Amino acid sequence: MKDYVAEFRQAVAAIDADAQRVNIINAGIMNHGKSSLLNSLLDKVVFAEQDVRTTIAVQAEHWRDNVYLIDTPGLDAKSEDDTAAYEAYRRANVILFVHRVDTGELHRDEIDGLNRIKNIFAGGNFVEHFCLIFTVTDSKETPEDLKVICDKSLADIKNHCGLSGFRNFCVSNSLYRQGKDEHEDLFVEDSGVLELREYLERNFDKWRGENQAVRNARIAREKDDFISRLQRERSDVQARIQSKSERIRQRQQNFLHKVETALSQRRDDESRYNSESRRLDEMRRELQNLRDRWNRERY
Ligand SMILES: Nc1nc2c(ncn2[C@@H]2O[C@H](COP(=O)(O)OP(=O)(O)OP(=O)(O)O)[C@@H](O)[C@H]2O)c(=O)[nH]1
Ligand SMILES: [Mg+2]
Repeated sequence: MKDYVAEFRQAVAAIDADAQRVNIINAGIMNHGKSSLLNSLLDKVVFAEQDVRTTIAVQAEHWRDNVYLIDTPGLDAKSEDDTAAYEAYRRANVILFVHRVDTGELHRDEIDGLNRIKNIFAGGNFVEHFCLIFTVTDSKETPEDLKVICDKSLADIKNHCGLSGFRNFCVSNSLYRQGKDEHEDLFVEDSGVLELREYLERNFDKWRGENQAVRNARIAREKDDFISRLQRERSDVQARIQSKSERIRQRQQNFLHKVETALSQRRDDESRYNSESRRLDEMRRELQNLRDRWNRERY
């Protein structure tokens, strides 16, 4: 049997370590620019970015004084990497949910993912710890085109996740990088990266201040998870014992049936033997009578 106590202690130690820092974690579907966004915030390419599924493991990078940017694999219903991503979201002080606007408004799987993230968030008041980031905004010809996608996405999130009043940002990583490379301040300004970075920086202290409450909530949740796992294991063991007892009872019954059949067979054999013995005695007596008669009458 697993050492649940050791496992629980390990989980608490990890939660305690997280309580000393601020975790800013990206989330969203694969290839939506999650890694690129964190690289823009860092002003260097730390996380791999490519036009195919790229990030397959959770990776953390220290950004500022005990503030970490955590890159996660893109959500994909067919992938086991999702488990690692959802594990990482539990550790978030803030979730940056990334959606690229050249795919249109948020898709069903993004809405489902967001609902799941909302439910596993331990800190309470998810809206204050969640930002929606519209990326690849450079793909839209006009601000009006962009607004249509953003408004529809926000309405869908309100209707299907019950979330509103959270911060959202429009970001172009390519415009930001171009601005940086070409020293074009206007591009950097228009990219939306500075606005997001400033918002995050303004909230560092607030999120640090909440860490003790988040820690307690996470430990309480971890405890509930362990209790449910223990209960499941107990039910499994009980079911196994019950099925074993049933097999033993069946075997006992088969054995008793065989013994009874053998006994009854023996009783039948005995009674046949007795009746045949009696018949043999009778025949012996008849033979004797016949012999006696023959002896008497032969002269
Ligand atoms: N035009 C444009 N392309 C972008 C932008 N942000 C990211 N990209 C490109 O989009 C592709 C995917 O970016 P990534 O950052 O690797 O996406 P990801 O969400 O981390 O992908 P996974 O790790 O596979 O989940 C890369 O080719 C990026 O260069 C943007 O703002 N504008
Ligand atoms: Mg990535």
